[in-house]
Amino acid sequence: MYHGAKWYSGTVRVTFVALGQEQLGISLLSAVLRHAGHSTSLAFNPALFHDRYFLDLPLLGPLCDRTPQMIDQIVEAKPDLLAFSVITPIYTWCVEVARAVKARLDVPVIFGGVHPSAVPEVCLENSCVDYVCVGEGDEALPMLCEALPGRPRAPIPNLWWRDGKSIVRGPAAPFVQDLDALPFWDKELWEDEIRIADNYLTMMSRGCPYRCTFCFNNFFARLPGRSGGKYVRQRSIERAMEELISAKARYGIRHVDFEDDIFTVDKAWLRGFLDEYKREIGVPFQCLVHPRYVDREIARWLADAGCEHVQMGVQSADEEYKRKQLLRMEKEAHLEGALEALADAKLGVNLDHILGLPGEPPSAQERARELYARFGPRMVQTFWLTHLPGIELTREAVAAGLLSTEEYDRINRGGTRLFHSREAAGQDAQQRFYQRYEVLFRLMPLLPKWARERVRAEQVPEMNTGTATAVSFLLAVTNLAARRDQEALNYARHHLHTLRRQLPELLGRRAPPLRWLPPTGNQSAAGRTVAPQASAIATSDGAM
Ligand code: B12
Ligand code: SF4
Repeated sequence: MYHGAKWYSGTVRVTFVALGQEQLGISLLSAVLRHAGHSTSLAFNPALFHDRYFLDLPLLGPLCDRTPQMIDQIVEAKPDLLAFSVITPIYTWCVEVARAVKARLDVPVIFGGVHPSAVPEVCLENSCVDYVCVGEGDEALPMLCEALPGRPRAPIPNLWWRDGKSIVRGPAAPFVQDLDALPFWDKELWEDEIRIADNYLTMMSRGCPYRCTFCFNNFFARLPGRSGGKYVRQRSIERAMEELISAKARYGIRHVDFEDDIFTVDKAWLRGFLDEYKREIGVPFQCLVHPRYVDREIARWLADAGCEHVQMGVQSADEEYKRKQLLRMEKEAHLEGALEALADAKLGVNLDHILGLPGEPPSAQERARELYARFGPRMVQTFWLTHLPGIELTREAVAAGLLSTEEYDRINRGGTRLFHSREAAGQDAQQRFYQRYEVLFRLMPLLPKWARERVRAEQVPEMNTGTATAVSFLLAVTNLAARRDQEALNYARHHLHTLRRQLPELLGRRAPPLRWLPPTGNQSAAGRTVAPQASAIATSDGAM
């Protein structure tokens, strides 16, 4: 259970380090710390044109990188604790920053998030990493702050640290059950960096009922010692609306991005929430859904409440392969039913599709082509298979000899190349096969139905990898532009906003000092009495 602020006393100054965009883990932990009586600041590298997300432009990326300035800011700020929220794509950068800061400042460093939770020992191999949080950090981080300065005298739940040659492993804390007891995201931390009103990032739940072998839920939900509570947890409608209403008043939000793994996972909750959302907030939104959690009613409610489009994973169109290899249990009928329901509600859908899955029959691409031709998604987002730490898909690839132990080590150390690299797709012929489908899938949403139904992979000209990548990218951009896609517009606005802010630094001016945010006390959250309305949904390992 989260116990609010009552354990803690004394102010610790914690600097969070972030790259690219808002990280909700940081937004939450900053709120938890300020609520517990500590001060926080943000050291941010927007990493324009190389955000390990969408863009990686070799000339502009290094020009806009502000890692050195950010390190200076941290050293000058002299925090009591330096905290990183680490996902695999940014792990090596986080280590680089921690090392550079520690060379100039004696400050304890903590890594938390998905990557350290998957490979805590690997993170602790770095002498610049003092603490690692395995699993959720809502209690571990304030408890560590309470123990500072110096090493904690007793183990802290979910926290690991080095003690000479051995590792102290704090006991596992169960997943936080009452999400309502947590404070709201600390958006104030990002106010200077992000145009919050353009796209308000939020989540109404934690967890997913599934354990797809390529997803972090595959290992995170099964972290040892966490049994005894629900993994899928939902905030109450009352508390969710309280957050959104105050965000609307403070920022005038124009668009909301619900990043829940499956926004529609609890149908009764959804019905009640969308009614309130439409009445009180009424701005367009987007969310993630799953083929088994969309029916005609859900699609209609979403559209009626202002949903702009949804994102849904297809990943592979081979039902048996999906069930056996990916632990994705949806049947073709679920997928088609969901697509039909969304089409009838006139809701656009972006579909995620993985290329290069090991052992997937080639016919799966043809099946996917037929499906996409029939339903005309607004976008097919192709991702090349990426091996990430901790997940079954990676371990199975090692067992099957598809990855060497050296490659496995490299992946665990953040050396994995991400979605737009084709490294996992096998030899040339296989790569060319997938490349043709990538170009085709990116092209299809631009075509009218009659043309979509006629076009075939064999008609896509043979291209080398560089050309195919460029063509796929251009097709995606054309599609975004043709649709005046809100996310893409916001992405462009974010670049302009940040470039303007960064200009003095680019011209050689010193970076401004970090901005410290004071403790909030009890005003923002758990201090209030919380009605026990949060519903929770039983978790079953990939069960259907
Ligand atoms: C929102 C989101 C995004 C957003 C925002 C990205 C961001 N940087 O946050 C967008 C759409 C931009 C995005 C992009 C990408 N994402 Co993303 N994304 C998510 C998503 C859906 C939610 C993350 C979140 O905010 N969770 C809510 C917070 C509260 O949870 P949390 O971060 O886990 O934090 C808790 C604990 O982990 C821990 N903790 C976290 N940080 C810290 C720090 C400290 C000090 C401590 C003590 C504890 C701690 O405590 C927190 C509270 O309990 C997750 C899936 C998920 N459900 O988590 C994927 C996920 C994080 N994304 C992932 C990936 C791979 C990507 C992309 C590479 C995809 C791509 N290129 O297309 C990019 C990379 C972007 C980047 N450079 O950061 C993977 C990461 C896997 C991995 N091993 O690293 C995830 C896990 C999904 C997956 N495939 O499994 N993503
Ligand atoms: S359904 Fe989506 S979020 Fe859930 S485990 Fe599978 S890929 Fe991850």
